Amino acid sequence: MDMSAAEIKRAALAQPQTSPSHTPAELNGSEILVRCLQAEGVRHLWGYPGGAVLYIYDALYKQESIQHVLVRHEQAAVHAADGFARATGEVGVALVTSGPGVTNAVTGIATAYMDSIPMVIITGQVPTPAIGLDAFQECDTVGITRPIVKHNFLVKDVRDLALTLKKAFHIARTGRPGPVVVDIPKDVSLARTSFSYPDRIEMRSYNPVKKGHSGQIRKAVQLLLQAKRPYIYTGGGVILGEASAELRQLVDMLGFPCTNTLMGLGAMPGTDPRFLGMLGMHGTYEANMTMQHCDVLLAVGARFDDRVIGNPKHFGSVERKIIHVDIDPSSISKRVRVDIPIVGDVKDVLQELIAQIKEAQSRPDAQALSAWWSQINDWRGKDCLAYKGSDDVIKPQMVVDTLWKLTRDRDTYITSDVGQHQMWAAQYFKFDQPRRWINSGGLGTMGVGLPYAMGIKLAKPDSDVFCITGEGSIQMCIQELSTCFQYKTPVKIVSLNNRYLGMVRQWQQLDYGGRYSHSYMDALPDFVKLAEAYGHVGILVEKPSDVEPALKEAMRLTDRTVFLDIRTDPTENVWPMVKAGKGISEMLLGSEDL
Ligand SMILES: Cc1cc2nc3c(=O)[nH]c(=O)nc-3n(C[C@H](O)[C@H](O)[C@H](O)COP(=O)(O)OP(=O)(O)OC[C@H]3O[C@@H](n4cnc5c(N)ncnc54)[C@H](O)[C@@H]3O)c2cc1C
Ligand SMILES: Cc1ncc(C[n+]2csc(CCOP(=O)(O)OP(=O)(O)O)c2C)c(N)n1
Ligand SMILES: [Mg+2]
Repeated sequence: MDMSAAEIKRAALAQPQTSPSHTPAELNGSEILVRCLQAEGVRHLWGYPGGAVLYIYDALYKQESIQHVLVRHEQAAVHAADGFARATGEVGVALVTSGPGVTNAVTGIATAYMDSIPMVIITGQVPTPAIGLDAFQECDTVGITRPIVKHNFLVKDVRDLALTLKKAFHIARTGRPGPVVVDIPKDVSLARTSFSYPDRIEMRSYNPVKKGHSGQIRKAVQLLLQAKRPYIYTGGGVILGEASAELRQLVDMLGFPCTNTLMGLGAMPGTDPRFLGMLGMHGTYEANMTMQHCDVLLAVGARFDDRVIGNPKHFGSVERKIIHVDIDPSSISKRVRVDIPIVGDVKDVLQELIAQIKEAQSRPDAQALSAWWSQINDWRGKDCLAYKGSDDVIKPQMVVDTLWKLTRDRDTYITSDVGQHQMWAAQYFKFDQPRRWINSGGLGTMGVGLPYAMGIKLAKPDSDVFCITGEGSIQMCIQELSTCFQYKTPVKIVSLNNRYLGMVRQWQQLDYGGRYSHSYMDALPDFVKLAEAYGHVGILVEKPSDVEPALKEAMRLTDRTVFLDIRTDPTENVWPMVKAGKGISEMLLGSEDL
């Protein structure tokens, strides 16, 4: 049966497609796109319209199952969808128009790519006959995004559209996740064809490994059980692979110390005594010392980032055996040479590792482990995150610590931007669950915090969503306060306002002779009035004693977006710190070490 555009009923499009469908009906490309999104279970979509995507917006208008959120800048559309993906584990979807819509989205795509976040970004393109003719709002989307996507497609024929979208979602969420761009020319979004959507897809050229090699896992078990100074170092892969339960089980079985990267926080409970805190440039003294001095390192879903191992020569200067579990073979031995590579999905591999340990005859060397723990506890004794409180000036650490204590018994999501505030959030908020700490690690993108919070609040309306930010970062996507108002996504902004691009100022203080070149934020807006202008609540906090009441007030106003402009100590620095070029155990613990 043929159907004209007018005959396509709202109800028909609203009907999610869950089983393979072979409707003979002809739909246009835009309607096919909507059907595909429905079939993938997409409920939210962040975007911004323009000429090249008007047919797509028309198809969205005619359906009800997918909520489109109109952001105020395409960068925020991608960040919001990315935040949604990080918090839920689902694929985040964004939609932008051609040309400037795409170039505005680039930062968002690169941010998701660097942290391996599953996303599908639909971009409008000029009509196929106009491609390459410098058409109005034309840009080479496939070319521009090639280095910052897991994969991208330009759909030149509407008959390829449904299958391309199936592939896009499959590629985005399987293996090492990542963003996939699907570029749809305007004529393709209008052209008609019959619609069918496959239930599953096999791609000959793309077959990510799931199960780890049993022989390699056996070797890993032997090493782990013989270790005298073992250490478990896990990263974003454990969160992405939903393997926190397995990690906890493994730590329970072995009693080994464990650390998480910035991207892995929440995989181990932040309050567990076997958790040594985050490691790396701003990691704890005990986490970094244990990394440098362990004899067997089990690295799981972590990529030995330069902010984690510091100077690679210094890291490699001691003897230790490394087992590396990662789903992406190209991650293995990329930055450090490993002894036992295990390519596979973290959940599968950890399950088999646990099963093999259960079957093994030997147990960890209790005496060696106890001596190792006593050494670690000595390092812990430094209490490297202790900070001096004050009655006069608000210490940023105190704000995060207070927020953590106030929200401990609630289901709380914390997003952050990039800078000192991000590090204090990572250090002082003890995440007990995965997917509760949402931030940009690999690209370090200022501006993500508010759109992340907005995306999460839509998916988790009953949870508290706080954005810990700085007065510099928040201004990079501040226009999204308007989106929060329109879509009633009441988030709480905790701005640690130090009047400085604090992280830059810190580096200038330590490495550039105190020459604070363009890191002071002059002429800041009145954030309270700004929040009010957008229809929200703004609260200025200037005294330490007002911090807790202000946070409580923000939590009490459940249905309002609240902007807390908290004036913090402008001179405070993030400690510990491994300076650029230094070894991971060569930490500065405070200004007295300078
Ligand atoms: C201002 C600033 C300061 C920073 N300081 C620090 C710091 O002190 N400490 C720190 O840790 N980071 C820090 N970072 C973050 C740092 O830049 C990196 O983003 C981070 O260390 C990378 O974390 P990761 O190794 O867990 O890798 P991710 O980027 O999370 O990568 C995950 C790895 O897991 C793999 N993987 C994905 N899915 C699976 C699966 N299902 N099964 C198996 N493997 C999988 C991937 O292939 C990849 O190799 C900082 C960032 C900023 C902006
Ligand atoms: C888009 C972008 N531009 C520049 C930087 C470099 N950078 C990293 S931290 C930082 C300062 C952030 O200032 P603020 O948001 O006030 O946070 P603070 O460090 O003061 O807590 C800058 C400029 C970045 N990470 N992202
Ligand atoms: Mg600042």
